[in-house]
Amino acid sequence: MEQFDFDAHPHRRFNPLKGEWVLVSPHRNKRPWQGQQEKPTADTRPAHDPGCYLCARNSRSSGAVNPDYTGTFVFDNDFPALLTDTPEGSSDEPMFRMRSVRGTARVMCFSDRHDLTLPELPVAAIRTVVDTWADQVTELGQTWDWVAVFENKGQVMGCSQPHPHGQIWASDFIPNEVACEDARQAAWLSETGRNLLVDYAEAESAKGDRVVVENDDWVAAVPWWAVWPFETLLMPRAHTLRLPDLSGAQRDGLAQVLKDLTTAYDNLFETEFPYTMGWHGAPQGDGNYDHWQLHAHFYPPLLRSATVRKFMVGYEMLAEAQRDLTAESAAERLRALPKTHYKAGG
Ligand code: H2U
Ligand code: ZN
Repeated sequence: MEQFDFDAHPHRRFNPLKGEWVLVSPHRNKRPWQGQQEKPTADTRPAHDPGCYLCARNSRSSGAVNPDYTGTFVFDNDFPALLTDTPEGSSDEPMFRMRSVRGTARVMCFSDRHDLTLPELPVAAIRTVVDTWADQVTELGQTWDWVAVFENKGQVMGCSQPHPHGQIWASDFIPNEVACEDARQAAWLSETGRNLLVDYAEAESAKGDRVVVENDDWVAAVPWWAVWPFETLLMPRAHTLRLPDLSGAQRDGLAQVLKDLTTAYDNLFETEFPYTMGWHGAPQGDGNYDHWQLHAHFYPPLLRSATVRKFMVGYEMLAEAQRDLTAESAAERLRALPKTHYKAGG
């Protein structure tokens, strides 16, 4: 009888962080492709754009004027999804439950340079981004239960501003994804006595076939259970609850890993690779969060070229996520790319 082969036979893989399965269909990689293939036109931007809402010295849509900043710049979102002073409101009608919520939202420019995305910034400038992320979590974590630090990159991800930036949303509730990971990590610790992602980072580093970049303090791998074609999970090796807990050495290592990982992404299709990325750290407060491990998810939509993206439709919306390319092949492709950014002549 034929032996099962991960590279040839359909199977499901389990995501212990979410408690969900993903269908993997590696045999479909052989099907013909007649869709779009072309490269998009090169996107050139000036270092400072007088029409940009996020550049230094410019006016935003609210009329507020940005300072003459260098490095990172954080401002209150002029159109926040959460308000600090929402009145109390709730309903426990079983089919119509609701709770009013409070929170705040900020925008964080990664640097004064309108034209440089994360992989194109020097490592020292990325370190400043890391420090600003950590400082925002420290500050907002004093008031709010959870702080979301994320970046939507590229128009296909709904990013509305070309100036490289991320967002910070803080809330008086724990959002779904975080609540799910909280429960799963807690259950893992109580059932096994081990920290799920501390062990997972070590296991991926030891196996190596899904690792994209790693150093003394960090491991970035296409997770075993990846859903998006080139999805990665970035984890510190040491048990760390939140961004502000990172040591100076861990932050330097993170800046380098972020540069290398996002450079690999850009080099894959020689484009400013779109994605949604964000940090998941332990909720704020005095509770026991030993079961938590800080990590970042990168969810890029591209599949086959700078313009051909994966759509989560059909079976995926109605039944469960599915992928053709295996996590191992995706990691191998990302690892094999030149280490220098394509725009720098790599
Ligand atoms: P996105 O690119 O991910 O859409 O984020 C940009 C954010 O910047 C968006 O939330 C805010 C938008 O509300 N923004 C301002 O606060 N002021 C502006 O003048 C432009 C955009
Ligand atoms: Zn700008």
